Parts: sequence; C-alpha cells; structure tokens
Amino acid sequence: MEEDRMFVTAGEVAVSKHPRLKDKFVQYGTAGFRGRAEDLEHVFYRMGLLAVLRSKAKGATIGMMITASHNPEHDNGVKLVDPHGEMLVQSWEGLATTLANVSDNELAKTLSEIIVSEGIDMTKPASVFVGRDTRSSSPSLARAGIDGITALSGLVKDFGVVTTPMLHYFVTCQNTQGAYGLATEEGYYNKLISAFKKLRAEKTENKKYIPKVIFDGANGVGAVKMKEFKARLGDSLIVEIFNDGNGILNHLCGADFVKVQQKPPQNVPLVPNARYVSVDGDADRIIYYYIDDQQQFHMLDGDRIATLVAGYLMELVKESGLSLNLGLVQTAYANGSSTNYISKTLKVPVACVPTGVKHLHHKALEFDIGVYFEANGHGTVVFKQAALELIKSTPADLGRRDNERAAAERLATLVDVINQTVGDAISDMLLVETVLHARGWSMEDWKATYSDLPNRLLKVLVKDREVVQTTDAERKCVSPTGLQNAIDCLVSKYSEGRAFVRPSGTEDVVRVYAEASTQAEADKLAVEVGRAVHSMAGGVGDPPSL
Ligand code: G16
Repeated sequence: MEEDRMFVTAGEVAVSKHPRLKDKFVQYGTAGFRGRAEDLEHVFYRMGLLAVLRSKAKGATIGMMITASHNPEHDNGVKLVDPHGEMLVQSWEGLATTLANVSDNELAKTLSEIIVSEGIDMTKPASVFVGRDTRSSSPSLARAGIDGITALSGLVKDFGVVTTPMLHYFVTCQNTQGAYGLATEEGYYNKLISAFKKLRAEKTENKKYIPKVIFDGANGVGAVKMKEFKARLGDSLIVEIFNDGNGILNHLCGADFVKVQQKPPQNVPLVPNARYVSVDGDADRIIYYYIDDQQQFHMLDGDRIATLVAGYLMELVKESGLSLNLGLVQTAYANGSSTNYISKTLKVPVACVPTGVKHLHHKALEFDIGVYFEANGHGTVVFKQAALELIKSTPADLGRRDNERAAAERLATLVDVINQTVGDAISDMLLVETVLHARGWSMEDWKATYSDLPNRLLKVLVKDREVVQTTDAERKCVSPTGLQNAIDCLVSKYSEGRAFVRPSGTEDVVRVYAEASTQAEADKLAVEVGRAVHSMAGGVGDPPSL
C-alpha cells in the first residue's frame, strides 16, 4: 500500500538523517518534550511525522512549536498545537511518547499501528504550521521536524522565529478560516493593537496611571516581538526594552527567574515605582513587579493578574446587565490569599486543577467567561461562543440602557486584546495595562487589593522524579509512602503553613512549594520539605538549602 511505502521511506530518512543515537527514554510532559538539545534531534523528526498524522486525523492544520521556554539555553523542546490552539489532546501524548522512543527500525511499524488505532485516512491532506524560539539549536531542530513533515508529504508553513502564543494564534486563525483573525504576524499585531488603542482612547481621570512599562525580554523571542509591538503602539504605551537578546537566554532574567528568585532581573535599571514586566523564553508567561521608595521589591504574579482581570471583567459583565457566569481557574501554586480574595471578596467561583495549560484551559472552557492563570504568569481568558455572540450583539441592542450597551461595547473590544488560544505574555500585558488605565491605578494600588502569604519555591534533584506521585490537583503526595505524612507534620508547625511537592513536567527535578505567615517561616518550611523529599525520594547531591 502507498502508506506502507511512505512509512518505510520515513524510517529510512530516520536512519540516514535523524537517527536515535542514545537509548534514553523521553516523555511528552507538561509542555511537550524537553531536554538537552543534542539528545532530541530524532524526537523533532518524529514529531514532524506525528504532526502529519494528527493533521490528517483532525482534517485541520496542526502547529509544531520548537522551544524549551523557561529552560536554560542548552535545552530545547517541541510541542504540538491542536486545531483550536489547544495543547495536543492527552490521548495523543501517549502516542507521541511511544513514537519518540521506538528504535529507528520499528518506526515504520509504529506509524502503521497509529493509523490503524486512530482510524486515520492517509489519503487526506495534511498541513503543519511551524514556529521556533531564538535558541541557537532551534533552526536545525526545526529542520529535523520539517523533514518529518515532508517525509509523509505534509504541507509546511514555516513562520520562523515567533512566540509560542503567536503560533497558537496562527493555527486557530487558519482553522477558523480567518474568523478568529488573519494567520499572519501583521494580522496578529493589528488585532491586538487596534483593540488596545481603541480602549486607550477613553480618558481616565486618575493620573496615577503612567503609560510606560520597562520590559525584560529574557534575551528571547519576547524581546524580538516586543520591538514590533513598540513600533506600532506609538505613544499609547511607551515600552523600554531590556535583555533584548544580547545576553544569555533566561539567564538571571525573565519571568521564571523573577518569580522563583523573587527579585528583579539583571541588566534592568531600577527606578522606584516604575512598572516592570518580565516574560519568559517563548513569551507565554508574564510577571509584573516594582521597587518602592524604600527600594523594596514587590511582585505581581499570575495570581495578581488573574484577580485584576477577573475583577474588571466581572464589573463589565454586571454593568452590561448580561447574564454570564465567570469563573477562575488556578493551580496548587496559587497563593492562599489570592484564592480567598477571589472567592470571598470578588465572589467569583474558583477551581483548582493540576499544573499545565492543558488542564487550566480545559476547565476554564466550562464557564461562559473563564479566566485561568498559573502563579508563574501563564494564563488567559476564554469565552464560550454563545457568550461572545451575546457580548458582540449587545451594543446594537436598543432595548438595553445606554450604560449597559457601553459596558458591552467595552467588553467586546477587550475580547480582541486577548489571545484566547493560549497564555500570551504580550497580549496579557496589554490586557493588564488596559485595566490599570481604566482604573487609573498605580502598582501600589494594584498591590493593595490583598496581601500575599509569603512563599518559597525550591527544586530538589532526585534520581527519578517519577517516584513522586500526587493526587487532588497535586496537593497531596501518594508516593513515596510516608512523604505526605512527613509534609503534614512539618506544615503543622507553622502558622498559615501549606506545602506540596510534585514532579516537574519540564525539568528533571521535584518542585517544592511552601507558604507561611512570614518569609523566614516559608523559607524554613520549604527547606524542611525539600529535605524530606531528598531523603525519601532518592535525592541526588546535597540536600536543598536556600
Ligand atoms: C510550562 C507549562 C506551564 C507550567 C510550566 C512549569 O511552561 O506550559 O503550564 O507551569 O511549564 O511546569 P513544570 O512545573 O511541570 O515544570 P513553559 O513556560 O515552560 O512552557
């Protein structure tokens, strides 16, 4: 059969151009495959093959993004994007893992098994959009992925260097025949920026909002694309860009560094009360922060963005008189104070799901308007189609009061500032800036909405991170036996103590989160829990310390 011949050729290309050199198991994790770039070439080739099968199975364009996001420069990674910009469906993650790990000789047979198990019609066309970050390993790994796509005669559109959320956006635009927007860079900039400028045109009385941000691009693609935004934003928002690519990617800078270290990045001048943002290596996460008059650092992370945005959206929904339910989705990393503030003060329902955009995005779709954010700054807002139609039709509904129509109009414009397809650091920044502008708020005003519980994140190196297993949205550890009891005992010694551990899906570590009523106590609890992990889950090297 034609496909058998094609699969044999794909196997031959694997052997001759992208062989599996090491017998090292790799797994499709929280955000695709991640690891040392030099170990992954065969994985990229095989993901090109799988992207073609996925495209044929769905009868739609699929995305393939080459990035290891917040990981160090020497790592790389690949993830597939499903037709509506979602992460690859979970049932295919297993297929991806199988395909990535078989020997070169078994490749043709495994491809045949996938088309049988998934009922794929190989006569259908396939189309794959490809994007990559700025890592030095990305061009050659993208080439390997593209070789995989062409080996199975898939059509490739290579967008070159783009942010992860841009690629998600292009895939969605393509599969909605342009209804979501144009699948081009210019289309993306135009949609977000024209909505942003329209909302800016409305005056704010409160002069505490200053239209200027200092932007840390993590020396990655976020800086490259922010230059494009800056050129188009004009004076509607002044952006000063640092860590713009002259230094090492994610090194002592970027959203992950700022969030974990709880301090400003390197190479950024510190001006009291100025508004700072840091994005990560593929610009899908954002963290805000500022330095006060006493030079003290204050961080406004994903939880803060979620509460700011949810509070504002709720106000607009109420004012527009629309009957739409709004909910917020968080993970176990969400600061306990943010959850209290959302549920008790804002009275917005909150759900908690495991780490990973796929879990958050999926849950958020259950609400008419679903706001989801991880504390690390990854998140967005999603709208049900029916809710969108109602919002968009209300401004013209003369049966409604003027203020209701005006609020609905604002909401409808705000929708276009948001990249609903996945968390998008730059779109999120424009959204936050819109809310701060509308409220006339300074960073201090935003910070004053509630007080975070002091917290600490730690990483523990272990022989095999998979020995740590969790349940209850990662809040309870079920393996190794006795570890949860040990955590419970430690937590009980601290006022407002809370801690959990989980294996990372993107790095070879176990993550520890702890919060308590003071920073010193949160630090101490994190170290104690980290040491329990180290001794009970096969720690490598020295036990963790701060
Ligand atoms: C990815 C995922 C995020 C997750 C982060 C860390 O982000 O998209 O949902 O929070 O990894 O995951 P883990 O704790 O499992 O390592 P990014 O920005 O690195 O793609």
